[in-house]
Amino acid sequence: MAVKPKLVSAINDQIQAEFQSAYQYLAMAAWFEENNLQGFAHWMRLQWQEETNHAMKLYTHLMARGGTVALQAIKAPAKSFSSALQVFEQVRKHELAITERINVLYELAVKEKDLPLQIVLQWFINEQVEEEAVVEGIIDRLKLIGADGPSIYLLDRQLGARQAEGAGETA
Ligand code: OFO
Repeated sequence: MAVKPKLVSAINDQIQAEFQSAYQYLAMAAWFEENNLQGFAHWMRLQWQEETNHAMKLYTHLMARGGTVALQAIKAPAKSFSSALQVFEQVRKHELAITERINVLYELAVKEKDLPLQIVLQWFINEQVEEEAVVEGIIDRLKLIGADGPSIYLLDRQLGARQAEGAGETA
């Protein structure tokens, strides 16, 4: 079943949003690295990778269904921040906006009776629940820690232990 033009355009918009997320998280990784928080930087680099994977998941879906991938411009991301907490508050705001976009896209897929796209988007809906929960947890810890240097370094070490999605899984 070919994808309807309205959906092709909406999927392309979402591909842009995922690459935009990736770019934003890479800028955050650079900020953390410049501020000697290598663990936070590692966490953000993995986030950049995950967002790129999200974009590619939609790209692959569109290609498989005979749709045209039309890559769009990516804006320069925010690059200066005042604290780790401010970075993660921006991540939360960004992810909530992405969740909203995914929900709207899903509603459109339902309206257009596009079942394959609905199935792909169900994966995204679950992923957003997980991303929001993880980011919320980090924000809670950063609030608890405040300006306590040793605790920030401890969290930095913990975030530095994050593994790439699928790492450690057996085939
Ligand atoms: Fe693609 O999940 Fe975040 O933005």
